Amino acid sequence: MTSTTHDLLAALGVPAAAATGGSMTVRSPIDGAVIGAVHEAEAADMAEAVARAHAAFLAWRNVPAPKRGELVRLFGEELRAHKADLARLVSLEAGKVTSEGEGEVQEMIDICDFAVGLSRQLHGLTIASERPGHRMMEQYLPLGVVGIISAFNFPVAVWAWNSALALVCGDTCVWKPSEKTPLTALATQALFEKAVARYAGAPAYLSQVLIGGASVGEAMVDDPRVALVSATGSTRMGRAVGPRVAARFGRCLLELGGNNAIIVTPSADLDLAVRGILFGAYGTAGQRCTTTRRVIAHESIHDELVARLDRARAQLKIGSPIEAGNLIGPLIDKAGFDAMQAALAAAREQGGEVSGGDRALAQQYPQAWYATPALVRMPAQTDIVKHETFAPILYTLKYKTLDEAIALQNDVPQGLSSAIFTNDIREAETFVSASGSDCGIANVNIGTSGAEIGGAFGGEKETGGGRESGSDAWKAYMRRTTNTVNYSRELPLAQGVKFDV
Ligand code: UN1
Repeated sequence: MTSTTHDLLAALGVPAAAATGGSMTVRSPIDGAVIGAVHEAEAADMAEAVARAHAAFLAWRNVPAPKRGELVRLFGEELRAHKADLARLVSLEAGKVTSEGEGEVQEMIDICDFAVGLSRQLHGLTIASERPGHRMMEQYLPLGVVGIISAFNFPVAVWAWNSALALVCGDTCVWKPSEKTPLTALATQALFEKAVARYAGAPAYLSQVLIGGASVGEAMVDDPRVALVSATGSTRMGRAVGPRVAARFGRCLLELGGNNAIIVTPSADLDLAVRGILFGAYGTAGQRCTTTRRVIAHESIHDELVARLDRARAQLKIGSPIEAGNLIGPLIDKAGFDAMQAALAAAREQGGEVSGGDRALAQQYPQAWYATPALVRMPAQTDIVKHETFAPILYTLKYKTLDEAIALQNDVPQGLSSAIFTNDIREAETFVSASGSDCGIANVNIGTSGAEIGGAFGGEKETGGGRESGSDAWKAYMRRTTNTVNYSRELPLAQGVKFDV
């Protein structure tokens, strides 16, 4: 373990023994150096963890929601106090540039604040009854154990979106983080434990983390005591998880692949569009589920826009994410780089003209995988363009009519995020209308990535249909009961039915 990682883990409260001497080696994508060796759980450990979580749930569900919110408030305080250290660890383990690592921890803080407010607003409706002296109401009640599967690219924020809501909703959590980012998970758990230690009367095991491989995830997915499985990752993972949870009639919240496009119309402010597209396409080295992978530009501005993007792309500073000034960090690993190269080769075969996309900094970091951002001028939306490659690749396409642009935007299997840059109100409103973008997120004059936590986050089609984070996404973490209360001295049946002897 490097001394930096060691110091960070110590500052965050992770005992050194938890991150050393285990069988799962952790490498930093920055330079390929080993930064830890964590202990792996087995499937049987998951069963025990779920049993503990379930026992904790039986107590936690009876704690008043605003009191549950108090624990999340304390956790938010720990995150504020340790923001820089946790962000740094995110940079070391996931390769994010400093401001993005900090942004990720900020998302955790924001969702904690949101959840604290929410803890006083877990409301159902009251509904007019057709019967005299009767009242109908609905309640949202705690659901149970929530299993969280998270991906490497947002190693801690996505867990927080789920757990902050789950905890105020009266649920308990079991977390299986990505095998690529176990250290940030251990650190997050340690911060959570600090909050628990400051909270009087918290049951043990409100939230647990289990580091492990597929068998550990499968044990969670198949366990009937896990009421909700919230899984973020590839469509392939979702295809494995969804049907298994459905087979036991469990609840699933899937947040899977994206293939997000930005339409740029003739009236667009091109300065804004260029900035929005650059961050969307190349921020986080193209490894966000909300990454902009396609630009669909009107033929009248296409060449100018693409030329500007190509020039700006070539100027983005690539390098160690913890050195100031760099904007493009490494890909997570060699497999990520190989997938990028395979996609670029396919794009060339399918008529694409590729700029960039080569390996970068190989001399300086022979064990790490940096790439120059790629821009690919495509003659049409071919197969490879419809495929999600988690890498800094931007495909550009031309359109003539807005209908054609929207049809292209929607003609991919994924449906997460989308945007239009336009100053024409008809175009903007059409894009966000029923016949516009088919995605869960449809933006006007901002890019596809970097969503705020206040809105519901997720998408349609192969993106999986789940909604996390803000708005009323909390409802997925609770069970709804409908209660009809008779305060009269009669027992009238609904629908006028007579049943008297
Ligand atoms: C993800 O990539 O899994 O909207 C989540 C965004 C971030 C979250 C991305 N707030 O880009």
